[in-house]
Amino acid sequence: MTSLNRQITLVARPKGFPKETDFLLVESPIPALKNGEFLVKTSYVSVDPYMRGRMNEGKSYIGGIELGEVFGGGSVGMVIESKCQDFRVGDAVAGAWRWQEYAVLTPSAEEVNRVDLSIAPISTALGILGMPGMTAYFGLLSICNPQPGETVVVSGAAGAVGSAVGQIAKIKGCRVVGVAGSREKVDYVTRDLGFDAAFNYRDGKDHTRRLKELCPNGIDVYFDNVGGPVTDAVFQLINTRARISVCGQISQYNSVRPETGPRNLFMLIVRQAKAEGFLVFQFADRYAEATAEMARWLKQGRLKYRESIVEGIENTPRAFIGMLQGENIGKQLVKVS
Ligand code: NAP
Ligand code: FER
Repeated sequence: MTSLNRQITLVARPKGFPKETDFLLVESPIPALKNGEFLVKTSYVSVDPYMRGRMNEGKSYIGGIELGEVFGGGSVGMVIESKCQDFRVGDAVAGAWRWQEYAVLTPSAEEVNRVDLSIAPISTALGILGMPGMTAYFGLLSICNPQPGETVVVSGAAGAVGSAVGQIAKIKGCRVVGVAGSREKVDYVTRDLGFDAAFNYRDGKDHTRRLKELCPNGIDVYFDNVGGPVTDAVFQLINTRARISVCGQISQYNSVRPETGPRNLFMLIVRQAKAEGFLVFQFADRYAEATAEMARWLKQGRLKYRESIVEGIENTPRAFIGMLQGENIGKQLVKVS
């Protein structure tokens, strides 16, 4: 077995879009285990939009990362050595050990959980049955309470969160319209995932016109993953008592200065509508219940998922930047071993 660990560190804080040179691959020896510790070999690391916030100075998003520190967030892997009662060699685990090939952990280490491989492959703990799946489930059901027959619009529709949101809305009997950034993504959500309609917001046509065509009865629920011009257009078309789940604003994450401009909040007054932001972590005490229901839907074939996989820890920065540029369909992951 190798005794070297490869890790991706943050070495520069980007203005605007991140670059591969903001990150550096470093090698370091894997320390010997002390009592109570176990060694995990990483299977997959996650790249997520919120990580853009972790590149910034200060306490934005989940907590900043210092220059020189290992970068990243959630990862999954297998226990390959253990001096710990609670975690045995062969256990599959998920946790927040960031972008590295190996990690020495303790049971109290942040967010380490066992993964049940009898339900689904280990990668799903970072996607459909992990943080993005929980985000879709609670952000749609708890914030918006969608009813049968209502029209639900979801932006970022072909991504990890959006693809699950649209399918859950279909399970709840809604009419679902997706907004995504390519023809291929539009085809994916309508043909493979059963969305009723979708359009490509990058095709140069007027968003409000497209939405009006695809939502003849107006919009009752909007799950917002992106903000910006797509969201402006949706606001024009909301129905009385519409519910808007403000999940993400990825169109703004790489902005050098915040955009100005009317964002149509007046429509909330006119339509007596609600827009509510949320963080998935606020629902942590209900993850078990939601995971069980999502696993049931997976087994029944009512919920599908796709993963875009890049191989090799050294390619993680490229995968992260690619995801921010919309290269992924479904959940973007990096396969490490
Ligand atoms: P994802 O959708 O799988 O990947 C990001 C996608 O964003 C890209 O594929 C790209 O798709 C789209 N995008 C990039 N730039 C855009 C722009 N300027 N305008 C519109 N779309 C753009 O990522 P995810 O993990 O599922 O996250 C989706 C959203 O949910 C993000 O905003 C994220 O921050 C948010 N989120 C929030 C929480 C929470 O607790 N509130 C938790 C998880 C995620 P296109 O090709 O369609 O552009
Ligand atoms: C995300 C965008 C923002 C996200 C989290 C945040 C987990 C913010 C977190 C915080 O400030 O604590 O996609 O996903």
